[in-house]
Amino acid sequence: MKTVFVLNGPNLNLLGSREPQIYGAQTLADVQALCERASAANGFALEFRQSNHEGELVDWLHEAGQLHAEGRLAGVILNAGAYTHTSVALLDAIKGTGVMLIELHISNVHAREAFRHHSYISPVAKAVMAGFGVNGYALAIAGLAGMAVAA
Ligand code: CA2
Repeated sequence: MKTVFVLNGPNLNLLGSREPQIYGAQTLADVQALCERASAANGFALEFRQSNHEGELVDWLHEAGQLHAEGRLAGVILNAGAYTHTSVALLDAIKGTGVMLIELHISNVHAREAFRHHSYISPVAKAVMAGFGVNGYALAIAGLAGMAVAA
């Protein structure tokens, strides 16, 4: 059984506590439960993580890359939070690992402030999703399963 990594960046641990008009009312624990169900439905094992630290996200991308090299990774779903708009380190880590990665945002970043319109991750992502709310995580997991069938 292949594993899907769902990685969440800074402040996503605050989901459900503030700004529900942008991010909805569900907590990160709710999102993890949603991802557990979607992974099981698509025959994947799940690694679900969140960090407020850029270097820890880099380390986890390397770990996913190792699994990829062993043929045991379905792909990575990355909501890098604000690091999306700032992090050359995440761009380099994704490039370096060669993992299939879906960039995900809960909100439609293109309908928000201009600084959220640029992503360092999009050029190295297989797909980009924004604006589906937290249900986007389940859609992304199903999307990875579809890509595996098509491959
Ligand atoms: O829409 C998304 O998923 C974002 O990646 C979320 C990031 C934001 O910087 C990106 O531009 C778009 C912010 C995550 C912070 O989440 C919070 C949730 C509740 C309360 C406060 C922050």
